[in-house]
Amino acid sequence: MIKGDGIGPHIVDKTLELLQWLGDLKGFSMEFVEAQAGDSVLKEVGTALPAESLRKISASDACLKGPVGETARDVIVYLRQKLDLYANIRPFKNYPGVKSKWSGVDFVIVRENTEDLYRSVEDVGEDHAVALLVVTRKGSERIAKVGFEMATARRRKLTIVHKSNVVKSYLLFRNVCMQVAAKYPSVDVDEMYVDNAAYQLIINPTAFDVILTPNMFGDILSDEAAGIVGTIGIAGSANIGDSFGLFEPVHGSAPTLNPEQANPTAQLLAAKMMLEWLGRTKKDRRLSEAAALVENGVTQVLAEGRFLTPDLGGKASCSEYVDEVRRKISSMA
Ligand code: GGG
Repeated sequence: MIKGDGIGPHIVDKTLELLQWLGDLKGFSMEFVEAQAGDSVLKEVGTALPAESLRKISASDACLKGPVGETARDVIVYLRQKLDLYANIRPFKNYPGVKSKWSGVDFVIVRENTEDLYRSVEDVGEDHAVALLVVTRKGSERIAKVGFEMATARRRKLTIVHKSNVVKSYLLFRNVCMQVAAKYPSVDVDEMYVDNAAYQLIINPTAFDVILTPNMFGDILSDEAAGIVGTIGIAGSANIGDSFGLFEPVHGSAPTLNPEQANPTAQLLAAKMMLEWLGRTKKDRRLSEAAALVENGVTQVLAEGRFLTPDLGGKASCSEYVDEVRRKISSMA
């Protein structure tokens, strides 16, 4: 795991305690290896992702990551490319107990994770700055498949979000997605320019099921989506490749927040996505069951409203919230 910066170490520690406890409960064990990365490591040793950390991550089954601060490009954007974690899966839904202008919102952003402007090929000078926008057939095809498979397992509605009327490179992304769409006739497909998608998300978010989009639009729409369901504090995410997964909250490191005031939900739901993925890839029912317990525990604590963190309108600390999740799971198991 990468504990990260700001509130990261605390919310990751609380999540690890819960995972360890879940392992005892369900009869599995996990070995946690810490890989240092982020702003504080950059300060200490001069690099945000030391080679030793990359070695530890590569030797693991999965990575649970906390938020990092200003070194996102050198840590998470780099890891996505280095480990070829091409699918960024970001679910957003209304949880009872979390205030939102909406109810019944339930959609997933499927974000291409290795290309676009986030390829980090840039030339920045005193008087000019140029960034390379990369779109390939291979990159678009594999993320489109992930999106259509997900739509097939959900409500069979997929929206391709791009901006090909202005940036012609996105026409390749759009066209390849449409070609993949032809192989999924049961999925209802539409397309939107990203500006219109940003607007439609605000006025009619329940109309969306799966949003399939290039890297940068996916990053930006994710924060908007989090606002629609009430707070970015409840948004977990997965970065998936063909044989490795890295799981993290969508939010940043909140460097000025007291870690005991932090909302650990997004980190817990990232861990839940990790357990789900490990359960599926290792064909281990205990892990899948543990994932369901985390989701149910969090859902109950949010709905009941007695142990909410301050951002959710409550007075509970991060530790009290996680303790309550554990009590809820105990009462279910
Ligand atoms: N605004 C939420 C936030 O700070 N997220 C962390 C971040 O920027 N990650 C980089 C990325 O997801 O591409």
